[in-house]
Amino acid sequence: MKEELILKSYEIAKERYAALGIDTDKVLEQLQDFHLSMHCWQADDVKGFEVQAGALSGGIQSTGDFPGAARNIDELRQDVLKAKSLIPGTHRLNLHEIYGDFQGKVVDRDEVSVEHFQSWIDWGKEHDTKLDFNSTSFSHPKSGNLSLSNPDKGIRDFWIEHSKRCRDIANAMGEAQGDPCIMNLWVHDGCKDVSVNHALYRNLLNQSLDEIFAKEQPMMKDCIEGKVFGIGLESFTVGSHDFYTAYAAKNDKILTIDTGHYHPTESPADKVSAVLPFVKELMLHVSRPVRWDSDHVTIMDDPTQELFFEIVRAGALDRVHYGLDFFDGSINRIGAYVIGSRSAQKCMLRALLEPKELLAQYELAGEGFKVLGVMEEQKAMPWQAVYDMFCLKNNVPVGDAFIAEIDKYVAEVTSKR
Ligand code: RNT
Ligand code: ZN
Repeated sequence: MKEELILKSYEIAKERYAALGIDTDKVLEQLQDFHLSMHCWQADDVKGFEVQAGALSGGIQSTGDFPGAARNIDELRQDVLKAKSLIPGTHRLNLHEIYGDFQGKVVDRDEVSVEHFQSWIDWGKEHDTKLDFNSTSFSHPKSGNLSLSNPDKGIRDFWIEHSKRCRDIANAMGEAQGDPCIMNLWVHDGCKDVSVNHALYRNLLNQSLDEIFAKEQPMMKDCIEGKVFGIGLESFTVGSHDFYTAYAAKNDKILTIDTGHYHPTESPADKVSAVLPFVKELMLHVSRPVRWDSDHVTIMDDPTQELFFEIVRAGALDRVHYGLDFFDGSINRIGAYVIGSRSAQKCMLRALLEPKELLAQYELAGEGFKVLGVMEEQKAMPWQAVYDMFCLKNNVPVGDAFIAEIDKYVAEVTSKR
């Protein structure tokens, strides 16, 4: 798109929003300060780099075999940098433990340490990318149906040791980048069929978490993620939303809200103001469930938009961390990153552009039709011109120009894999 047209459109948008009391220049600054934590696992369908890697397990699935997936650490880094070059702003990278730099050696989950992530720490510095982290309970011979809640103490201790080591790694990342590394803990624990020992499993998970979190780690923050069910674990989930919400509130942990982890008619956005009086911070896993927790690429759909509206309306911008969590193996994976990230940003932009004081006043005055009227008009306001300006300022392709860039990358790089 011609620069002149982008600037002209922006000036018009600026005036339209100014009439509603919104300063688009200020919003652009706010958007610059909005950092996504890009998940590394879209690049390779959640395979990771363990020498001894088995099939993906733990009730999650990546479907599709679109050619060109990253096969090793160098390719993954290259793909992530390509994606980042097409997304405006500065963003973090969220690593799972199985993405360590294991140098061709078998390193079991209870043996992992900072050395396996030193090259990531160096890479992060070199590319101005802060790191976040995740322990990995799936795709391992000891994963089974129960990990941290397993009645077998040997298995439980194995995963406790793994999780403790992951916190050490996260803390080292935080120290190196001078900014706390956010570590997510999600375990798949559950039952496929009717089961009775629910209290036992939940008490064990509670105890395991206490043990894992016992050590003070000043440069990392813990977040904990529940869900409804996993494939093959349909009947019962130990770490449900209620379990982790209560645990986070009691133990001052960050609660992770994955948008695919609720019943289909339940609103993840509605959780924001419900839990924020009780938990200090939230981590998001922005995803897109299609009929189940399918982890489709994030788009500007209503549930995602509503989530960002709720964060901004709650005045909680600085209490939320913005992770992405989708993995679609059926389309170009760099395209997936770019579309998902840009869509999340656009949802945030629209939320920042909402005349929320005006809406709040109308609502408190009982002027219901005006609330509805302003909100409906917002849908067609020229926010896209503001986003285009944001891309221009950040020197990344404006509009759908990123598609040609990805085609070029396919021709030059991924098609040769
Ligand atoms: C699974 C959780 C979890 C994973 C990643 C790979 O349902 O959403 O966050 O997607 O850890
Ligand atoms: Zn998730």
